[in-house]
Amino acid sequence: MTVPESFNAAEFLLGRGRPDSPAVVSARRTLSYAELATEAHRVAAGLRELGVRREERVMFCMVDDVELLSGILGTMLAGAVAVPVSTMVTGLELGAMLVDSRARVLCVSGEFAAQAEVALTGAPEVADVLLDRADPAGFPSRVRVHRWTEVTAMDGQAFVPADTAEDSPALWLYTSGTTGQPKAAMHRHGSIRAVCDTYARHVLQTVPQDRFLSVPKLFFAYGLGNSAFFPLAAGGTTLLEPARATPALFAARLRADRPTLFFGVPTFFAALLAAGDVPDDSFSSVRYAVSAGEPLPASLFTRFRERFGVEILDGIGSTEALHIFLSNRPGSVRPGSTGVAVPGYRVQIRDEQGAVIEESGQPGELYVSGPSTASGYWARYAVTKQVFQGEWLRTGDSYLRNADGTYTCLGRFGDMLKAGGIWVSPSEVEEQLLRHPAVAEVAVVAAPDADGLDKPVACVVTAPGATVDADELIEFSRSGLASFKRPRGVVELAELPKTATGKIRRNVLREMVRE
Ligand code: 3SK
Repeated sequence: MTVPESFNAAEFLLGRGRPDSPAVVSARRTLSYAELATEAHRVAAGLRELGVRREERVMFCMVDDVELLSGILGTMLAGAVAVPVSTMVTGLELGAMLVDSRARVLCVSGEFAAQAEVALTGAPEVADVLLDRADPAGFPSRVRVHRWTEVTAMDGQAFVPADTAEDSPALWLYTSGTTGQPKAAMHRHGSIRAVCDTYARHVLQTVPQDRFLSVPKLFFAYGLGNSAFFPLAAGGTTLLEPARATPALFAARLRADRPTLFFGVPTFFAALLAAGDVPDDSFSSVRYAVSAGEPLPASLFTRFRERFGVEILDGIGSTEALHIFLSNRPGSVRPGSTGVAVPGYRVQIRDEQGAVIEESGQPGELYVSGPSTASGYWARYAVTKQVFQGEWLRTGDSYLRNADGTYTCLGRFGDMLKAGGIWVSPSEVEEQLLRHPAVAEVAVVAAPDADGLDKPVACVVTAPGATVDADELIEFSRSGLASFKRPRGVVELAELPKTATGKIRRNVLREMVRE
């Protein structure tokens, strides 16, 4: 038997920058590569001291700051599995993920201590809690609670990283999609290097001078690549922001920290355009802005470039693929499309029977194959078999290939609707409605008409100070759409229901418009 070559993703990432160059900047601390490596080694030594063994899970419910970054890296150095989870979950939801993952250790920022206390009451396998910036009070007496500073006071110099290999487990990321129970996508050490060598290197063309600022947080696959893997693999600098993202806050960070790469989601780009207090030169230091999570409407791309002078590279990734695998390229963006496959990945469009659709213009489900797909979902046999099919990963997104070879997203596979027996892409209708000045956000879903036949209905959030007239909006949509695609009704909402990753919860909207 050949022995697999040693590889540890955290060692790889910590060894890429010059020891004295800045690796991470947060409001509280700036650490060089040498200092971040020291801190990550201390965390690793601390975890080993607590008895954490290889492949055991360490869960993180923490704000984006140096502690979360060094915690994830330290866990991987120790050969254990880092499980960063959303900080927006309730105590019960956190408890369910602790039980499902059978995590031994929970790391928590003070802000989330109350959720953690609730979570721990139902999670008997957690032995230790590492608490950052809060008093260890209120936790069940059976768990040992340690201050973060105690653990990082360990001597990490003598710590020897675990002898992991490319295929050793490194990272689990919980995903629930837009419906369903959270399940953990399991990623290898090798997948982390793969996303740096593919998307970051070939699309973003990252260099050591790059400074990365991301709206999505480290607990999302998207944010983890943007704010941890890509900056460190490039020997660049990550700019971490613990607070909830607002346009005003990010405008201030853009001015103060001069990022060269900026990562957001369509809703945030729309909010930046809508906010009155974001100066037009805010993006003067930015080489490229990146959008993922949901398709970026062409009108948003154009308005953003006109106002801020920056191209947004729209791409699509998934928690299961770890990062972006289909993307527009700098200098050859086709607005309204998701571009072409990232080098290292292949994509296919398949029909409902799983047969590959070769013809352009025909909608089907997007499949992807590449070096960073997860090895499956933890303890979910049936859904693993459905989603991971040999080397191919089913994305659940409905797509078509354009004649020029680029790909366009039509929505989630199950979100496509039929009107008069013909498929209608919600994204196409939304794109047209977003051109109306009174529309800030919109989602189109199917609702039965008086005859029980599905018809498109637009759920609209109006721009600040604007009002919409339903008939006028429907008439407006006819100018750019085939008549059968026009919405037959308009529902005004204060906000659209969204998942933690900012995806619209269309199942909730479908229920609402049916009532
Ligand atoms: O939703 C996406 O497009 C995405 C992109 C990168 C990484 C993870 C995800 C879910």
